[in-house]
Amino acid sequence: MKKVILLSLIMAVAFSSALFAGGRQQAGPERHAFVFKNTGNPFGDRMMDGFRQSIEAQGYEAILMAPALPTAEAQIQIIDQLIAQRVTSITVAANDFDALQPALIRARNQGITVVSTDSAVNPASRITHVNQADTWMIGQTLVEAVYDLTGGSGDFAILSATSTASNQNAWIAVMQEVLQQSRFQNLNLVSIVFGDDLPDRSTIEAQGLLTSFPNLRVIVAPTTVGIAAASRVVTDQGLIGQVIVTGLGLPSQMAAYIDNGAAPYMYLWNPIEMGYLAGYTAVALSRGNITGNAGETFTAGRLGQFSVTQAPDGGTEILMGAPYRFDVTNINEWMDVF
Ligand code: RAM
Repeated sequence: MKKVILLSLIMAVAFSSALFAGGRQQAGPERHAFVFKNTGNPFGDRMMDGFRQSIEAQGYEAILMAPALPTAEAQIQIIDQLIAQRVTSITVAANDFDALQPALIRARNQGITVVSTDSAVNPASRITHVNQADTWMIGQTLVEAVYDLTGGSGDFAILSATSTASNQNAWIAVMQEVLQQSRFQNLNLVSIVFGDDLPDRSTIEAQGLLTSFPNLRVIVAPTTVGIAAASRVVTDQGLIGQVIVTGLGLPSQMAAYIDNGAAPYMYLWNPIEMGYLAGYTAVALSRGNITGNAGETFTAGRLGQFSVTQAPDGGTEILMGAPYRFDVTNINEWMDVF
């Protein structure tokens, strides 16, 4: 029997399900919660799906939530609700590195296991972080893409998510550091703009870049929402080939723009598997199978074995894998997967 409860909270959506076997509830009331940045993002929906799959596979109940807007304040309200509901764990894709700390410490003081994934909270707030790929590798990969797509010189801009998103900010910081290398001296980063992971705002920001920087060669968007918006703007304005888009994109949203050449290639990882790994991590920690210290290993269901390692921010993390490149040769295989 499968029960699906629809909760609503400050314009947030929540889906909850409990798994039973042979008419007997396997795991009682133990509930594991996932809080994404905001609703309306297909990437977040895929992560929630993977998290739900892993929690249910382990016989527990998943609570999936996200605020309407990607703000720390809205996530704090959700976290306080989850504390009141006495959930076993909270896994959060954070809208701010530091601002969630008081709420997450409140949760931890109540014995709730706190994990971040996708977009980290600071080490004091979390037990560990489930990271999509090495932060440095993502930033470096994006600079290499800009170098390749510009032919090594010219103006480019970054269209990011929110200005406080810790994952995007960490990748941008690496990009800025990598750009100092002499090989990249002819690349001009002319602007960093923030579309807040909202399609409309990202579209306005992409249009603004085209107006403000007539010599712009590349828009690099380290967010699935931003890259889709920028690709649509470039397509609609008949600028394919003149302004090239790249970054981190969801194949299902980007297949049309890879095909039409607006975004010849892009990178990402599997968001379903990321949510799934985060679910296994939260349960392993809450059961005491691991404590979140570097050097520990655990098995994440169908994904196999993972280890906890030292993170560059001073905490620990669990790395999923390297970013994967999508282009015309493989996009059709992936567009129906996520
Ligand atoms: C957006 C979100 C998410 C990020 C991806 C790449 O969907 O900002 O946090 O990981 O892009």
